[in-house]
Amino acid sequence: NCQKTMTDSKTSGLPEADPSDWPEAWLIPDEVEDQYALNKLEPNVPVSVEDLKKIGISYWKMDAESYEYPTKSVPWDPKDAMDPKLNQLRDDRGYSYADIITVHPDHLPDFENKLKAFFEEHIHDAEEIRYILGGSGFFDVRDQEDKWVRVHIKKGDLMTLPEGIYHRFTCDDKHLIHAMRLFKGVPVWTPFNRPCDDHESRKKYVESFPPVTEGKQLQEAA
Ligand code: KMT
Repeated sequence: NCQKTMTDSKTSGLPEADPSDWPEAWLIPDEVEDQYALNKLEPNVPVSVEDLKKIGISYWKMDAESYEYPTKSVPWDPKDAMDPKLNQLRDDRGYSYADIITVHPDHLPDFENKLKAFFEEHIHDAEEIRYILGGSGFFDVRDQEDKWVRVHIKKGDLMTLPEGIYHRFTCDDKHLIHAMRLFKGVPVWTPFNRPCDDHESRKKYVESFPPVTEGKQLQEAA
């Protein structure tokens, strides 16, 4: 019965997108010269939806065409949402706060420094929820082998990163992303830059999504 309850709670609410609708993801090198470029390995190493789920990422495909949102609204009341899918996610997951920002040199004061901060590897002590209303960008997340996975998000994508996952963000070469940032409760955007392995949120993450070393995988495959 416990199993049934767990299954029910996992499958309740708005179902996540079909794998074919998820954003494209691939491995990138540890060091990149141009953060705005795709930085695919040669040959490209795609990362599957299954692997993204294994590190705690969730994803919903939204209808960003049919509803209008301001370029900037800090805050933006999620109760004002007209989109029934957004309403359902808000209610299912308890998103009580939102704001809307546009990351672009003309719309974000101190663009250069903000982007620098976004691109420092960090964690948060809460889930990170981003609904992309326009434009595109890259979320880089660490996989279970501590390799960088680059996720290309664009208009209509609603993605969540679990509390404690090491990640960073950058615009792509279009330098424009319009996004809704959702939050449960009073928003805290504080980044804790790596290394912060002793942070409670990091410890909690590592417990839920234990690291897999390459050696161990090879052993298991043998
Ligand atoms: C973040 O947390 O890095 C951001 O909010 C970046 C802009 S939203 C895609």
